[in-house]
Amino acid sequence: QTNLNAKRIAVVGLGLSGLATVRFLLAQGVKPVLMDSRSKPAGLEQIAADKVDGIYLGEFDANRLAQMDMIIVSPGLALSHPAIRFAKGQGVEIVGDVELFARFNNKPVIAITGSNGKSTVTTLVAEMLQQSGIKAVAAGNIGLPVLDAIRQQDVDVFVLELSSFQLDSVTSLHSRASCLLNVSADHLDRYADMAAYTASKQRVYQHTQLAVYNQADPLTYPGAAAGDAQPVAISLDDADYGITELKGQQWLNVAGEPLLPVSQLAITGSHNQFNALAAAALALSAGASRQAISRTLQQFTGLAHRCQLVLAHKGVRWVNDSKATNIGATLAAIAGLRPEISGKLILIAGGDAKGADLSELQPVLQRDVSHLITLGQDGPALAALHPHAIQVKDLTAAVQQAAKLAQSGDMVLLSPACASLDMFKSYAQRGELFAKAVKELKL
Ligand code: UMA
Ligand code: ADP
Repeated sequence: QTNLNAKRIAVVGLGLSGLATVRFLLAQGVKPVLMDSRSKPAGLEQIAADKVDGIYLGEFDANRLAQMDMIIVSPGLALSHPAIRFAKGQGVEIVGDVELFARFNNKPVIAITGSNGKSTVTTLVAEMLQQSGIKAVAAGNIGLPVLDAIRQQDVDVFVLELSSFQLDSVTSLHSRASCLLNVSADHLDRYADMAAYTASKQRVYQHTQLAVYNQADPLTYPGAAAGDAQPVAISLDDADYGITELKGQQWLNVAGEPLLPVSQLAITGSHNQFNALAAAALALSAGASRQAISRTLQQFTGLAHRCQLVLAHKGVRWVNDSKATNIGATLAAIAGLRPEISGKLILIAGGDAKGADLSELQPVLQRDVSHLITLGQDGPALAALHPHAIQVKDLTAAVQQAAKLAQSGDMVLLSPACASLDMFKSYAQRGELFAKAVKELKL
């Protein structure tokens, strides 16, 4: 554990994790310096100015940062920011909130990362443990900052969803089990290339006892970072953690024994069968019972904005997958849903592609999507990939356009393959506006 009291500490970035970091430091008796590049970060009013050692807004002052002993950087800020790099060069220790959590935490941790499926798996693991009578708290990228979570009393296990940004600045996190679900192009505006992004994700395997990985995705295979952790492969084939056939039915196989028929899973799509198996492996390692795991999988219907049915009307299904903020998620949605559609698939996509090469989508768009409706900053680049693409100015126009094209048997799917931030406050706002526009259609 680090003794923070003697240190000069700056908290850089005052979003959810920055504010939680400030609360944690104040509770430790530390008076931090606060900085944010924005002139009016929302939430600043929660902090009493006389409790801290100064609040500096606007462009970061590299010289002030260089005078610190430690800087706690928000995940939304790149560690390559010139002011942060300068301070690091002057010997200042740079960490994130998860690193600080790791230095103070003494409870078992389950750590989950991946390009897609993190929130679903994190929620499932926490639920499986809770149903087993174990007090599990889900925290991290899922929304509850880890330094708020650590201040909760009466916790048996932390289930942490970790983003690559959070992993970049973590070195001390020890976990009972950790999992890298998959690696597909994302955040390439922050990483030099896929190798750098993959290396960041692999950091989840540092100091873990059990390394849970995806048999179908070699980028997830536990590499040097995993040390001598015990590897556990998850697959959709007949394997210890896989899908097996029994009495003419497909079953989830968990630790080499059939647990539950796939037909009894409340979440749909093959990617969710994978998520269920990964969650089961992680939850078992922290003491969940097979019965609780099975019950959870029969009850959990999925998180909002992930392949969620918004309306079924005159044979047309309208599905909100706004959380698909990268190519991999959209490919999974199309692969999972296409087999269930008797008519056409009409896809609404576009937004901020975060530097990804969208042409990876082209073969699937051309094979499985009848009409592509695009919007946002990278809408034109997407539209170029499809012979029947229609570019629209906003989401309401996209929904109206889809309504003109859709007939009984069709599905209209919002699965943008892009972040929402060029047009919306968040993926959640984008999903809510989609649902509202659909419900307001005069069908
Ligand atoms: N920002 C500035 N200037 C600053 C500090 C931040 O402009 O000085 C901007 C960032 O560029 C970003 C926004 O403010 O656009 C918020 O960034 P932040 O680092 O302050 O984020 P927090 O509010 O602390 O939320 C973070 C995670 N956000 C990011 O990593 C961008 C949240 O994950 C997480 O739930 C929260 O900590 C609690 O741990 C969200 C996310 O979008 C869901 N994550 C990315 C993803 O899933 O793809 C990684
Ligand atoms: P994350 O927290 O990593 O963003 P979510 O569970 O919120 O993951 O799901 C995000 C998106 O990824 C959704 O569109 C969902 O349908 C899709 N998805 C979920 N699990 C997987 C998976 N195992 N592989 C690919 N895509 C997935």
